[in-house]
Amino acid sequence: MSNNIESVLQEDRVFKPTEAFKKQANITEEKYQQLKKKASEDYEGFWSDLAKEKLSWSKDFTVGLDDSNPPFYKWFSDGELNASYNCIDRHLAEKEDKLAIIFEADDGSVEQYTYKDLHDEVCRLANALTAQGVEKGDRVVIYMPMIPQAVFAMQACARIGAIHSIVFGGFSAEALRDRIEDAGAKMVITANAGRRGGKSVPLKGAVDEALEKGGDSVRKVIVYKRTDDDVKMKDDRDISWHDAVAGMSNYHDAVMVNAEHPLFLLYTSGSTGKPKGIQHSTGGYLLNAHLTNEWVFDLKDSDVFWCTADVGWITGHTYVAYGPLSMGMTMLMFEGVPTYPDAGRFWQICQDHGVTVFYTAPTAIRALMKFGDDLPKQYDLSKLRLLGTVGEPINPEAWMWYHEVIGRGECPIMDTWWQTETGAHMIAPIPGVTDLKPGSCTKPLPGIDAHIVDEEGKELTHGEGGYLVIRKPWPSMVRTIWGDDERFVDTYFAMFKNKYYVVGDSAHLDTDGNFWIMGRIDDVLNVSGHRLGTMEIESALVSHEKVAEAAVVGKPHDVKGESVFAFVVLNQEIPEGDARLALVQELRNHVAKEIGPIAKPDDIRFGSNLPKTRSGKIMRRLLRSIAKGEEITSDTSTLEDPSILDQFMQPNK
Ligand code: 6R9
Repeated sequence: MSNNIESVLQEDRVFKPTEAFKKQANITEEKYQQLKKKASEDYEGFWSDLAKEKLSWSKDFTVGLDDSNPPFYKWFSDGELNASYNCIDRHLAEKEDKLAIIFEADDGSVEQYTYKDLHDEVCRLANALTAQGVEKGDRVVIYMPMIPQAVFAMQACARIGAIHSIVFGGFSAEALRDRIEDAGAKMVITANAGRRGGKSVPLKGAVDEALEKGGDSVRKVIVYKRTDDDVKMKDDRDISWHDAVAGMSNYHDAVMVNAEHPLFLLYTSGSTGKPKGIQHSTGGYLLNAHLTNEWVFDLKDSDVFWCTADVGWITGHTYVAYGPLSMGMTMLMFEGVPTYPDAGRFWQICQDHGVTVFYTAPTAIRALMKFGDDLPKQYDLSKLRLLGTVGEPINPEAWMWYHEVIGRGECPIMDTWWQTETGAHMIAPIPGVTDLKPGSCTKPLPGIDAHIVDEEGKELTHGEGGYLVIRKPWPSMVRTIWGDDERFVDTYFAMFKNKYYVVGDSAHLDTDGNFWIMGRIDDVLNVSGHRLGTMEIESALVSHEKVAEAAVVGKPHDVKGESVFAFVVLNQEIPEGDARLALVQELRNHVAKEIGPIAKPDDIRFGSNLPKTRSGKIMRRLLRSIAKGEEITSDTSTLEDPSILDQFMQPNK
């Protein structure tokens, strides 16, 4: 991460919106000033007016913000609506035949769904879920590949008021079980397998494994048949998607829920071992999902929007499953990987489907950049008009490549800072208004009250790095950690006694008021834009029979941003030669089994003890230096046993 910080500090290029873009922009300078003025003069009225204008309510709300019990804020809390109705039904009168979803499968085959098709699919499934005993407020875990049925499942849950909780298809049976149990899920919706890079990726087997040793709350498992792979079906528990929807009506009256009714849970990593079930509301979440697609992505009826994120992450919720549909737009979904059959796949898809707005992660940009400029140049990318990035700071080099090679030097780059907890973009450019600087996510959106403060909570001005915080509650903010209000308060609000929502990132401001995100300040790694708790990986390592103790740090990585680097103390002698290499492999696979392949350490080093201070604190700073291959120049005299550093510096061979 430090490379990023150094290079962003020197960055002074400015890219102004072009006249052509300004002319057609959803948000003009004038409109932007009006929004900002309204937000500063009448904060509650600002959000309430937008909620009335942008969303369809079955019962109007009379209260905007309820802040009677901070930090448990409520928005529009006497109003009623349904998220799926807002994403589908309200568009039907005018847009029945408009494409809602264009899907390109791993093998290149294409499916298209109009808003009417989407309606029918979602209604049939909603009726099936009800027939299988799912009721309003029940939790449904969705463990699916990146196929339209994943969105149908989310929308069907929303339609009946069930709370979905997606578990990324790359997570292991163990991780799946933890999440099922924490949520107390009544149903799991899965597929026999998915397809990625020409290979079949099994899913149903992991569900079976997860439910073998727990997950007792689960009554039914619905299995979508995506591939030809056969799977075992458990008689009284499993039902095929095909059978479940057979004979179901394509009519379903969406269940209207209170604006505060939880729309979904999404588990994310924090500084402690156990993932947190981030709970989002229906009304507030949908409002910011809708608005940011309109403001930041400038979406219009003529656009084809492609967000490459998997629905297993928050980005796939807000910018695949809900936001674009709430706006009645056409969005693209892709099942496969960026490098199959070759590294031109993204550009081929943009060309073939006339993608106009494209949103991906810096890690993908860096990976594709390595293949050179010739590959993207083979494709016609002239329809692209706006590009976005999310997940981690983007280094200026990658920003410039994205802008020049993919965006012909014309497409503005939206570097969007936000989190699972914030629900939608928070600090991001408005494309017809904001001057861009490569590496900066620029300024808070209208209504977002972001600041940088020091340890005492004093606001910092430009130059100094500090804690990124949000002062005023906003509609799409996390409502609580599922089942753990206390952890919610401790994690996000305790540090400054409820005065701010504490983000967990450090940042600094430049003289133009632009925000530069520096990285996580807690023990959370950002590997290819995915959040991984160091504690989670440490717990996974320690659960191996040969491991006594483990410490995990992040190491800067060209493509992934950070990679996982583990220091391990064994409860047996450190093996040598091939036996050591075999153990490294065994431990890496063990982490993949406990969490998922994304958490596999790239490097594992062994020592007879971890470097600790005399008071027993692991000196992670030293471990980070070793991971980076830096010479240790700092004083190590407070270490209990300085000689162990030498052990950890030895690569395995
Ligand atoms: C949306 C998402 C959130 C963390 C966040 C920060 C990092 C995300 C960023 C960024 C710099 C950006 N992050 N976007 N850092 N610039 N544009 O990624 O959610 O998975 O919860 O991760 O990702 O560290 O705190 P999530």
